[in-house]
Amino acid sequence: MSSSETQYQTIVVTGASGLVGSALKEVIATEPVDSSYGRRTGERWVFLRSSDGDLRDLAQTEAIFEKYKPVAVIHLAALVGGLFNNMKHNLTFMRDNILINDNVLWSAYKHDTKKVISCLSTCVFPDKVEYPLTETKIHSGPPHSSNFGYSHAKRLVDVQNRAYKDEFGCNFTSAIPTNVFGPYDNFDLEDSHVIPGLIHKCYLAKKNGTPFVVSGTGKPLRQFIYSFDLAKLFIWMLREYDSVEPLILSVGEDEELSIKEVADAIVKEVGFTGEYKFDTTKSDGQFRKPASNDKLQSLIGGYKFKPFDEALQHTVKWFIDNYDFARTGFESSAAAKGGRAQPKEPEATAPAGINAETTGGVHAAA
Ligand code: NAP
Ligand code: GFB
Repeated sequence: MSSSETQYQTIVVTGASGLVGSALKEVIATEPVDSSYGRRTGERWVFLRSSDGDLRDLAQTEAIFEKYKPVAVIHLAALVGGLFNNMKHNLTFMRDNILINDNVLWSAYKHDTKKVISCLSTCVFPDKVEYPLTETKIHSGPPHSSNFGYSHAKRLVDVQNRAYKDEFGCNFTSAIPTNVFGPYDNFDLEDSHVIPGLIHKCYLAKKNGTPFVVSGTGKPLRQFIYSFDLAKLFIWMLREYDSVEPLILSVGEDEELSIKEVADAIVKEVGFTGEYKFDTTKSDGQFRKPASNDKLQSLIGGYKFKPFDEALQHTVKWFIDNYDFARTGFESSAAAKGGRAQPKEPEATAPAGINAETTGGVHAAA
């Protein structure tokens, strides 16, 4: 999309109160206007959360598109969870995400949105396939059984994007990130992803003098991407990437870490010195899913990811500093103290003729 097309036009981010959306909001708030990852002059960014409209409902979704008439949408909203949440709720993960994605893409088409970038996940790939995973392998076999509901719903977005392009010429595409972590994550003890779950468990083990228990054997391998790197890559895709073909957003395939290496790094960051063990009665999930970032790096020209240890250090510090306001699964205590932790609001610098309420990237409800 050229800058002239986006001037004085609205970019909507769905799911902006989550892990990735909060990072995107913070990047837009802090990067200089008209810089590589900044807002462009006159652009209006609208950051939506579920209370702005339930995207499982077509009428509510259409009302959002009617209100903001976005030229582009970064579509992050989804029912999201770690391995154990997915295993318990495959149907709900499939159904909610199919509804959300179908409503968003249909409303975008009906309201002439010029570009939509949806978010998949490397779990969409087949479990049994030649590694590394590359963009062409999504539909080459069934996904891992632990999260088949979510994976099929997300795979379908790629099919939908191609069908919208074929029938209506739409510029809808998708990004495929690996496991994401960072500030504003969901740190629930049972339902979250491994990094936020283990940070919270280790923090409580230190505080209460109890053992730190890691689920599974610690042997599975994962690639992790810091939410602020992912946010910048979404902004780059918005500006530069106009193909229906999905794009893997990942660190290099040589940067897999075992769950034990991750747990060790968390123990070090939290400063935990007590008993530390593995509960091998719990599932390991998929053993590995190494993804290649060759396509990304060749297009962007060598993106430098924040080193894992530095990103983890920042995330652990954020969690400890914001414990009362983070998504810990104990939200009633956050609500009593004034609500959930939020990124800084982008400055509202209204270009002439544009509603200051949302200009410059403030939250829709602000
Ligand atoms: P998250 O922290 O759980 O946030 C999810 C966001 O979606 C929240 O803003 C939530 O709004 C919104 N949402 C959920 N259901 C909704 C509904 N029915 N209507 C409207 N909004 C709804 O998730 P995330 O980790 O940032 O994930 C962002 C995207 O990245 C998702 O598409 C996810 O599939 C993908 N992804 C995530 C990971 C990961 O490791 N986290 C890995 C690969 C891909 P409220 O909070 O206001 O309810
Ligand atoms: O982040 P995670 O849940 O997601 O990581 P996946 C699961 C791995 O970490 C398994 C181990 O090997 C678990 O045994 N693990 C150890 C833990 N302790 C914990 C813990 O306290 N919590 C969690 N969650 N895991 C998810 C998919 O897969 O990744 C989603 O289910 C999505 O669909 C997401 O694609 C990115 O990488 O296994």
